[in-house]
Amino acid sequence: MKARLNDLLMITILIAGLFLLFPGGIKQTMGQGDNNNDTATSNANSLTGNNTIVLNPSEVNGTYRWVNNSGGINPTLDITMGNEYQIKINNPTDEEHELIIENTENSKVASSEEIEPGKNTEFKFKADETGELNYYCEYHPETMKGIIKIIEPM
Ligand SMILES: [Cu+2]
Repeated sequence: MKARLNDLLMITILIAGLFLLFPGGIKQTMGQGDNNNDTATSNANSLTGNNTIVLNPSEVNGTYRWVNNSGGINPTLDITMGNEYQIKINNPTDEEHELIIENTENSKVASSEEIEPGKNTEFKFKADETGELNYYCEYHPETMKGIIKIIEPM
């Protein structure tokens, strides 16, 4: 009887261990394998130090998306009001893309140039107000889109 209790305890510990390991794995699978349009992967890794934002067109499961350095798909970009950001785009796909940033009234506030297949571009961006902006691709606005959140400086 005592040995059985020990076995049960062991199994419980093993299962608990698996659950501790798994949440990250499940989250990653969902982010990568989602075929729906509104895949927003929010994280702070959109910014790679020195106010540089990397946003690359990428074909994910046959659909074009914006992908950041850490693999975040259509990531929410958290930026600080008044800071100047360098937005860097590298287009490894065989289609043209263009990043447009709009306010919530659908007025364009910034954009990249058109980025031909295999080309890079970068441009500076600074937000003068807190709140939200939308970004999207001129040519794939339904699948390449995300949100920019602007907070006040600390
Ligand atoms: Cu595009």
